[in-house]
Amino acid sequence: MHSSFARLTLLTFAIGVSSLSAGNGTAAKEKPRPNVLFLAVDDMKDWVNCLGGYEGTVHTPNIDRLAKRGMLFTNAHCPSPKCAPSRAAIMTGLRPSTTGLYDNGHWWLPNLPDVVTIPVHFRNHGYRVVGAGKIFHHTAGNNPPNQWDDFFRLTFRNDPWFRSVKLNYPWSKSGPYPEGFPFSSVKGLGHENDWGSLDIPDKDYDDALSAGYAIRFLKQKQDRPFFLACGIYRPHLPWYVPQKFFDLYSLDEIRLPEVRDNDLDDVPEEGRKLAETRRSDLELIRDAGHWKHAVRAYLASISYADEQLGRVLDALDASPYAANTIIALWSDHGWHLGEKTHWHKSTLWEEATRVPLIISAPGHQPGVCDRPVSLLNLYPTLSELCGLEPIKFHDGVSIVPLLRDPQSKWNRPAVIEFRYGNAAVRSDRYRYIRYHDGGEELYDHETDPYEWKNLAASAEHAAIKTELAGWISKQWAESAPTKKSFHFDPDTFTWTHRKTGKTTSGKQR
Ligand SMILES: [Ca+2]
Ligand SMILES: [Ca+2]
Repeated sequence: MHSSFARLTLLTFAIGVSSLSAGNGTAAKEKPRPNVLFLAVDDMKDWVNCLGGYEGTVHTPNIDRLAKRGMLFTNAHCPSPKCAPSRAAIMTGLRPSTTGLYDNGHWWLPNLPDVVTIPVHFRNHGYRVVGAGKIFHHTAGNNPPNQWDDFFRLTFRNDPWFRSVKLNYPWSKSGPYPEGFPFSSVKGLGHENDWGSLDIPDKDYDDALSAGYAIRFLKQKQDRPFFLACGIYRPHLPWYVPQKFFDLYSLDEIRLPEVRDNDLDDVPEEGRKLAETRRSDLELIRDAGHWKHAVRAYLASISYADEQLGRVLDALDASPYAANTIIALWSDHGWHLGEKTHWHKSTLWEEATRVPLIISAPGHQPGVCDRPVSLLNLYPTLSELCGLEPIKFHDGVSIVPLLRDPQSKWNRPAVIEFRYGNAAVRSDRYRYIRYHDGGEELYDHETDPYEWKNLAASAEHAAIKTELAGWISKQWAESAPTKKSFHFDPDTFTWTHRKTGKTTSGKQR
């Protein structure tokens, strides 16, 4: 039997048994369990003021104030630098190499129907679990309704890209591009890559609606502990936000990333291939003289997301739940805005993997923690903070010890995986990358924060390379079937495997 298949079969069985015995976690009845406010942002790199990733000024007053009341992790990394695999890993606590969910086309529900996700784990322990916006990847195979007691989906009704394509989802509407498209005036960019302000009221933007859902929930009386997830879609493309957020940034003050012409000369072939993917977007933008405009649009989108988070935080503080609610804020991965001549995500370098992570928990002091941590750790951490039964199978570890003492000993690096066989390992000081064909990179962040000088061939670093390589998965699950393998019926939320005829339903509630 294929070893990774055997591992996953064992895991599925064990989780199935575990979920049957769950639901008896009422021992701590006299002390109410804390609520969880689970805040996600999309494609937000370390360009928030409190992390200092952007060398100019970025306006993120709400993330900054959350950082002051919680633990700010300054060396946090995504499990995978792309939406669906990162979110699937965060929500299941399992690495892509365990589940085979490596890319956006891999749908977890029809492939792993028995895995217990974070909201289901909390629901099994008596929590009301609700959410809005983008928590799982938003497509139907990645965010089925049976995961939540209630969920407010992104409507995309005002995004021209989504209006212009026919999507097979019951909640999407389609129509022609609006007049004036593309608003960025950069011709030839893919339709998702536009930026500008839409001629709609601020309250009609998708993220304002998602935040509004969370705010309404917090104003209601809740009769049991809750897990409230709010997933803000910006700064994911397209960068459409109200004009006032563009106005925060003067073009003259925009700082462009420093790029070295020969930077990729010492990068192995697989790394260069990742850098080259969709480089044409960067070239179109630069050739049009709009690089600064694009960077400004990304910054404006960050500030817009920050404002929506602030609205939800204000609602929490005005509610009776403020003193007994854990807040966790994370971004699913970072982004390149020209660094290493790359545009978009989907690389194993610092720009694509370093993310904001803040956890504010009652009874824990605020602080700053520089230890390397992975967002895979969110699931076991929240489970422990709320006193739930430990989850049986996961690839992360609880970082509650770091909430107690951010300086405590911590020898575990963050591991980032991207597609089959490619991984990065980020320690306190180093980043090691190994591609599926054996190509390697090693960077020393103490002397080279921009990862310009690849030290992988240096004999004096051989021991460090070996140590970091030891954290990479030894076995990699085969890629999960893609959505093309299934026929999806949006009316019944049922997937039928085209070859085997096996069906999986997401509509169990
Ligand atoms: Ca994303
Ligand atoms: Ca280089």
